[in-house]
Amino acid sequence: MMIAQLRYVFVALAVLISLHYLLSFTNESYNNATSFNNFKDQLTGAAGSNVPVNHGATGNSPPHDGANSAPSHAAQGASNSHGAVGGDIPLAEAPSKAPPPEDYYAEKNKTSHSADGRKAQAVFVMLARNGDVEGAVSSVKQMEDRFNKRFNYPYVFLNEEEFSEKFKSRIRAVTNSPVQFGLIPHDHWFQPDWIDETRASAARAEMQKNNVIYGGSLPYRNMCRFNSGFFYRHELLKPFKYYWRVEPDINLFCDLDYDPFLFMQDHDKKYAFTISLPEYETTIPTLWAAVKEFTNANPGLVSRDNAMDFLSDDGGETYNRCHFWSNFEIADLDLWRSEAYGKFFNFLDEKGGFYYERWGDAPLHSIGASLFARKDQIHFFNDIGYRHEPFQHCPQGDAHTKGKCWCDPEQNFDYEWYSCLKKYDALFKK
Ligand SMILES: Nc1nc2c(ncn2[C@@H]2O[C@H](COP(=O)(O)OP(=O)(O)OP(=O)(O)O)[C@@H](O)[C@H]2O)c(=O)[nH]1
Ligand SMILES: [Mg+2]
Repeated sequence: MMIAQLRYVFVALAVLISLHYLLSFTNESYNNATSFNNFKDQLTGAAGSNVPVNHGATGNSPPHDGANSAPSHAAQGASNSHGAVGGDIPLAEAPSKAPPPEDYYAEKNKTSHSADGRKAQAVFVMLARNGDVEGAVSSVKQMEDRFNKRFNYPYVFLNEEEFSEKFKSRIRAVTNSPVQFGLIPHDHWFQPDWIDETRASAARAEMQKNNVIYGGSLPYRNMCRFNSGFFYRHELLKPFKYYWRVEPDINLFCDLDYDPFLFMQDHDKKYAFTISLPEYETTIPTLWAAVKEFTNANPGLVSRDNAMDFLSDDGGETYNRCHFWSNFEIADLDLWRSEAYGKFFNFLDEKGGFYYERWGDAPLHSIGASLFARKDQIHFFNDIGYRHEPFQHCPQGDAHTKGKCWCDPEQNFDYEWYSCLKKYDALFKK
């Protein structure tokens, strides 16, 4: 009898283990959520990106890249049960939770602008292909409904091909605000001639073999490089100082009854985010070494009160891979137009890492903002409920009520084990 029971236990265990390996192999998000390396990195908080770690042949992807759902425990852990962040700051007092001053809210039923009628030099920017039209229209419609029908900020759409008449008319149908469609200059988009194509294509093939998400894609690399170093130079963006980056197929959950651009301007903010998480290591094996080379050679360009502690757990020696998820950004275009960021981008571009590896605009922007702005110039928009698959920021408590948010507050990435928000909060620990 005892032997028979033991046999059942053994069979059950064997089935469980096989299922785990099967899921690890076939499902990137499952693999990512359960990978020992991820747990280890999370626990130690360290991942020297200049010392590549071999994750093996299945190629677990960064959680934001290919997954359909957040790690399985994301929903449960999202509650307010974590009383403290970054060690000993009560959540309610974390700077990221401070609401904007009451006078930023537009009067009820007022149809235009901010509470006192001011407006910023600001624009929505969306990079998209003609084939993205459905997702693009969905995002713009939500932006209008949640915020912009009362503020009427303009939109700029960018593409390396001419936008189709269909794309333009579908977008124009959902907004009364000014809309412009721009063509990206050839040299701002396509792989430069000085890149060694033999080396670049070998890198793509190797990453594809290792199932690195978008690892085999050249257009994705062009897109990352363009977003890192060129979008802010586009002719159509010249008149503007602030932008809000919007992607196709996002969700905006809450009414935003104040002007986030004016908030940025009045409080001298340079970069704002809603979600942050670690980058996939195999896309950036030599990035941090290049960053250190740059900062060692140009110490005067690094901001005095910077946010290095968001990026590194050992004073800058290694990169913890934390980055602001750049599919959402509200930022000051002059940060990217600055001498410091311009030199930084050119230096990194010359390394060829956009093509020989798969450097993303998220780590580039995050490192740039963290090093060339002051930490208090980086803002977390707690009251903007936002989703880009597979993660979302859903405001909690009063912020949820005030915004009449339609997201489930329990589905919130803020203090999930894979979120970097606690490192942002810790920047302001006294
Ligand atoms: N014009 C143009 N836009 C692109 C191209 N590739 C991506 N984009 C846009 O660039 C932005 C980022 O691309 P995504 O494919 O969303 O990349 P991602 O957010 O890392 O990955 P997803 O999980 O697929 O959303 C989106 O606004 C896309 O519409 C391209 O080849 N041409
Ligand atoms: Mg996207």
